[in-house]
Amino acid sequence: GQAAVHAAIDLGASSGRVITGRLVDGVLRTEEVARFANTPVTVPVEGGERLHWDVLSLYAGARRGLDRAARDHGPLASAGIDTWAVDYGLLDAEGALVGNPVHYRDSRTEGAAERVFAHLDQAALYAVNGLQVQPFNTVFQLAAAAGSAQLAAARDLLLIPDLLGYWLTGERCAELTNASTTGLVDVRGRRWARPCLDLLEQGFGVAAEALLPDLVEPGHTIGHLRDTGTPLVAVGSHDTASAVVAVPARTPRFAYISSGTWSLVGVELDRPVLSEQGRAANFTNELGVDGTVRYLRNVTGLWLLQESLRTWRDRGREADLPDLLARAARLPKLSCVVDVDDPRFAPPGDMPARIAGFAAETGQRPPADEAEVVRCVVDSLALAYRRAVRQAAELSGQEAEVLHVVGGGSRNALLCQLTADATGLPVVAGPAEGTAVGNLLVQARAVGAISGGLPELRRVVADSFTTLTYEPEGERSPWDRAQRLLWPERNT
Ligand code: ADP
Ligand code: LRH
Repeated sequence: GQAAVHAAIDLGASSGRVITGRLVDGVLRTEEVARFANTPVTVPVEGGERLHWDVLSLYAGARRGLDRAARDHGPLASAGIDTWAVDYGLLDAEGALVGNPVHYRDSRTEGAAERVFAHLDQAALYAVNGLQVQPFNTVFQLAAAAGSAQLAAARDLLLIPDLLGYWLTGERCAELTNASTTGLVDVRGRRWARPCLDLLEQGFGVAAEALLPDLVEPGHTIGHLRDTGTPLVAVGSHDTASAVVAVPARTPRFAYISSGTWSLVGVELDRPVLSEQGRAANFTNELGVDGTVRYLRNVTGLWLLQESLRTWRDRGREADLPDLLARAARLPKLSCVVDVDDPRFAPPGDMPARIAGFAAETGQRPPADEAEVVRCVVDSLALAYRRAVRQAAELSGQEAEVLHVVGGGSRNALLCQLTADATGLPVVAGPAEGTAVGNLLVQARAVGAISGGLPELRRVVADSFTTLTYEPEGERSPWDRAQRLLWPERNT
């Protein structure tokens, strides 16, 4: 008979898509049935403005995708949802959305982490949640929102994939991999962390325990779609968790970059590393599928290119990414580098101007045109990857012999080659829709269409998608010099 059809709803920070998958003789055949923009919206509030996700349009896009999948393929065997991490919607006593979810790049979190650390110091918090400090971790967002009318009206807090799942099925839960990015999960016990709940309750008057639903592991059936009865399966609902499932590694000695709006750079472990060195290097322990831990650092990723292109287009200039990358590839390497994780690059805005500012402050000649900006960004990303890959190995004791790149950034050949050159590791690029692939495989396993652990799922990925391999070329010394320019304190 016909192979069962599964549907992945995958919402990234730059776009959403619905992708179907069928397993035929151990090969996953995927098809994109819908793609829609994810365009944040700024609106005024008292004393300023607020950056929101347009969550209703994302829900509508997901719904249309599911309808289209069912129309093309007949009844679906399962569906699963993943999105970016940390953000949430609030529901009132009637289950109605209270306000529009706030974007993690909104400025309301300024200073919130410091206020949290006044109650529970940074090292004590890390010992419980194992999470790198990002100003937008949910725990800091909740501290920032403390005292607001919306929080006072809220009865439930649902992370974005769980919110969409609630709208589709009527069931409320918190999928664990994404919950681990909140800062409220005990990374060893894989449950809500008492000290973090108490911190919000006692320090900020936020009734976190009452707001948070029960945790579920990937593979759990959340409920059934209200209209068709299709089971909605909890997948790695954190997009990065699903992306790492889809790394087509043939060896356990691999490092990965989940490359999209962010670049998540690290290794997979079977238990967290909670060392002081790891905390100081801002390495995070996110929970993964099948009891794994993603030990990684968030590196500012293609966001820098996305915002540069937006800036140029807003000024009426033509800006085509493949064309600019081709021009950038002909420019000399490493003539200007920036620390992509400098906080000035985090909010939306004029990236070319911020890059020029960084260059001037560090005694470098700023990029003179669009192609030079693009060259600067890709060189700087490769440099940041080199540092993160080396630190991941050093801090975890797990050396990699190959570096896998999944996500949209795996389509960037210049960046992949430079990443190989900078790290000295062969880079295997693809699949570009790794997140949706990981989402599909976990669903398929949950409904019995496939079996096995992560190595078996990864073999299916390797057998289903072509990848490109980039071998390291050129001297390593220019990378060493560039690294010393940006981070003089360390040589690794
Ligand atoms: P997210 O899930 O965070 O929205 P994606 O994984 O979809 O991100 O990656 C989007 C990025 O991938 C784009 O911003 C772009 O930089 C890169 N990308 C996509 N297609 C190409 C391409 N053909 N060439 C170069 N880069 C590409
Ligand atoms: C990538 C991602 C990343 C988080 C960020 C907020 O899309 O989920 O893993 O840190 O968004």
